[in-house]
Amino acid sequence: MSLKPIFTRTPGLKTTPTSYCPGCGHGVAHRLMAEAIVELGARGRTIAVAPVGCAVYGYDYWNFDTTEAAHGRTPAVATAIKRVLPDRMVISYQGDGDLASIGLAEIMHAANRGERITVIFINNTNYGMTGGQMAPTTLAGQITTTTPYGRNVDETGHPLKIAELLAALPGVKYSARGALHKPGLIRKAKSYILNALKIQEANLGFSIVELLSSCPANWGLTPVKAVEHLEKVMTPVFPLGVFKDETPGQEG
Ligand SMILES: Cc1ncc(C[n+]2csc(CCOP(=O)(O)OP(=O)(O)O)c2C)c(N)n1
Repeated sequence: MSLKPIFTRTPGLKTTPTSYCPGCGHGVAHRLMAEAIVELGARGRTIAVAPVGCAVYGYDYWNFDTTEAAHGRTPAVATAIKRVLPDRMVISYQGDGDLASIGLAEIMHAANRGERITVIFINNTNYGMTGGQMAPTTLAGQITTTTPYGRNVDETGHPLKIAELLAALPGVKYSARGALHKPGLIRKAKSYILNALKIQEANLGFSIVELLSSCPANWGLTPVKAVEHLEKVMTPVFPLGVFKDETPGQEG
């Protein structure tokens, strides 16, 4: 009897063992991105740009061209690459401290200019790599190393809803928010990434997929409790879905 494989590791990933913390969503996001690129036949012409933060390890895992940028600056580097090499699939992969804090101006202007790049945005509600400081996405009342009494929104503002904000800009042709804590949602997240990359393939404009991700090490939770937190506490603040899809034929 010949056995049929039911799962094959995507060639879009190297065989490097993961260094991410147990329960972290980055590895799942890396895989979805790699699978989507391979499915679109784009592995040989993809250039990913990753900044500092846990995203910086992307080059260890992705089996396609990857380069680095300073904190928050991947949209600028990705813009340059795409303008010089317009036939490449250019992906900016960023954390929330990176994209929504130090790099907020970069992302806003790249999106507003309608750059033909795709952004994968990992929202884990804190600065993960540096030990769990408050990010613009930190939830009201959330305890972080810089908000030991919980985030006070009167002092530090409300969690920034990037997918909704960017959807309001005319240069943005696709904006969606998915999550990485359940198999069904992971499949959905991959479909969002595929849609976003197809927007770039069609040269339509800027596309972004925000992905809610666990950060058990910095949330002070076990991976299982972190999944519950993501589902019950984080998702109501950051609703999942497609906020803009201007693929011809399905504007919404
Ligand atoms: C210009 C600059 N400022 C600050 C730092 C320190 N730093 C490294 S990673 C990081 C936080 C990244 O957090 P986030 O973007 O949320 O990504 P995560 O690690 O949570 O995935 C910071 C502040 C740096 N490397 N460069």
